[in-house]
Amino acid sequence: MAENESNQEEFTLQENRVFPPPAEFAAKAAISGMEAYEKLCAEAATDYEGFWARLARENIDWHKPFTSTLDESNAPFYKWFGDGQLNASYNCLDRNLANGNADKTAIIFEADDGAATRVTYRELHARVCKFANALKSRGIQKGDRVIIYMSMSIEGVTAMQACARIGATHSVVFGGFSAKSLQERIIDAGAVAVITADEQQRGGKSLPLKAIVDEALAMGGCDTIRDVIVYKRTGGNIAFQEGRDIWLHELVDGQSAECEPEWVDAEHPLFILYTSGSTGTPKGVQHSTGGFLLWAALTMKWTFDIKPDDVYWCTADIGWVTGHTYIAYGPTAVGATQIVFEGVPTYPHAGRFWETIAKHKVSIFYTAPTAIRSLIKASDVDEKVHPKNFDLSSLRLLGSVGEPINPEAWMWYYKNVGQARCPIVDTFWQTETGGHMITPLPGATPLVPGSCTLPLPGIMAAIVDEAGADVANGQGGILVVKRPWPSMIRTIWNNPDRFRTSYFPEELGGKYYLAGDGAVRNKDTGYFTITGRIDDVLNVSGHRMGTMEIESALVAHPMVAEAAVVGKPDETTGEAICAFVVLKQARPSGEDAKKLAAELRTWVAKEIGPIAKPKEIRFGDNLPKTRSGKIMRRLLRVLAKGENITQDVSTLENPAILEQLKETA
Ligand code: 6R9
Repeated sequence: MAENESNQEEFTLQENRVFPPPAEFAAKAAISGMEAYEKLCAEAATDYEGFWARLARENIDWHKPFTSTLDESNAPFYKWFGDGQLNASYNCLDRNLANGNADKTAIIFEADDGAATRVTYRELHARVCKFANALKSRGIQKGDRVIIYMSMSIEGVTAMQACARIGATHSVVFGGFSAKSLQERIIDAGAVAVITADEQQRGGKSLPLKAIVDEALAMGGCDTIRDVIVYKRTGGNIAFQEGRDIWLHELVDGQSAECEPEWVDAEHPLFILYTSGSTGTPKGVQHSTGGFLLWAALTMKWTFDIKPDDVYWCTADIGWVTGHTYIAYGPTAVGATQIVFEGVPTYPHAGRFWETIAKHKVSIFYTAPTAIRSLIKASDVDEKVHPKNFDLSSLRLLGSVGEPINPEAWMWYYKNVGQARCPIVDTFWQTETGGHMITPLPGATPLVPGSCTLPLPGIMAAIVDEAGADVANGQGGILVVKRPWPSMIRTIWNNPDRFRTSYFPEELGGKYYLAGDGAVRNKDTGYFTITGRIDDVLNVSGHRMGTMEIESALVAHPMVAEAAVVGKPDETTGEAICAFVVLKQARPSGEDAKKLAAELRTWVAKEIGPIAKPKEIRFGDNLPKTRSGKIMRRLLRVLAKGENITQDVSTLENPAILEQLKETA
């Protein structure tokens, strides 16, 4: 406690401190020193296509070499390495059998209860091949979409790789999403199969997965689904539908451990991953095989400086993009040993991360600011779970992803976890970008707490105004990427128009990729700081959610007439969801309001998933609206923060409503 308090003062003083890369680290790094970084940037600036072609040849094994690097003829539907052919699973597995990594541990599975299981690259290859053959035995083939609704497991990673092996496009749905969210994704993707588990094991509890799949399929509209393949994780009691449901172990039993990879074109969709936008239903972000895999492998080398002896641990879930690029594909593509963690950071105690790092001698650790902040709190309350009680001497590099990391959390992470000797890579990127975009290079970039520093070589990130013109350093603006890059989103599944209008808006000239974040560059260093989303997308504990989605879920409740959702700053989760609700009946108060608020929270959890539950619900007779009927969200944001409204409210039709909306149910 005392330590934390004294740190607090230092933090404010140190905000502008710079942490150069440790000399020893830099000496061995893949990109060593800023000159090496600048050299790569210059190479990209001089010969953009040549730069990417060279990297694609060096980092990927092509079945058929490409001759065309970038095809811009149908922009913004860019094609990379278009006439090349490859297989992602071949690059992640077979390549490691051939290059001496066969008996190297690929995955250390750390189960919720602390049991550890190891698989080598040879074993993983055999498991993926058997799984792939099993999928083929059910008639699943190249181009089919397969939904994966599983928790963290070797089988989850195997399922993704097995799809890649046969050219099926996977769409992983996070295990915390509701039956309704799952159903929507199954329908949109037109999937032929769902791969799931009986239950998931998290924080000492068994939670349903298969039962939710049953519920989703029973909602109707999922007629394309032929098979539900079930991995037995807990052995819990589940229903089985004859003819549709099959146990994974029965299906893989007797399958050959060899499966010739299906060679696909570089642009073949490796996966679709649904993510929230500012309007409408979640978007199916479609990624390619060649460009995506190139960037996954390359950023493992550049950003994580991965070395043969590293034990790498990314704590993300395979349900999010971080679990795709930096668990399922990146680490295997470079032959790394990685931890796949089933559990939660606070079970059986809030020192679980540090204990696990010590147990497996983790050297590279990649997590989210929200986890760090909650563990800071936990170790303030209970000193036993403070990192200082664990042997973290194996660590050499730390990473952060998912949301801005505040300088206080950065400093705590740096001092207490990294023991002031490990660089921190604050990696800014998105589901749509496929991999890291703006991040320090640990052996080159001097670090500044709270800044993701500089774009990776070849990434033409810039800050512009609303007309697409460059803004000067020191001035805030809109973050864009001016040139296409290999791992970028290819389209929105089923909705190319939405792809074009969401990411390449005409207002910016139709050529710049619009990230949806605001940013500012430091006057002296040019370093980027992300200032947060500029659209109606919230970031709660690093999870992306559209305000519209939550509003639609609320309005679907029979008692709700109208709802508006805004984000409110939160110490632990970054942002918290605050919902303003108008009922069809009179505005409730006291106990009634509390009861109804609880009911609405449960309702939203059912509609979308527990991660979308509003933290606060406020009831009003109406919402603040302009005379033309537009909800004034900027006022709601002020109210959510608990601040007084000082802005101009002259366009507000019903100022009296503001008073009501100050109260939380
Ligand atoms: C990888 C991932 C993307 C949004 C993005 C931004 C925020 C992610 C960040 C960050 C500041 C970082 N974000 N990393 N903001 N600093 N290092 O998180 O993808 O779930 O699609 O979220 O997350 O707002 O636009 P995704």
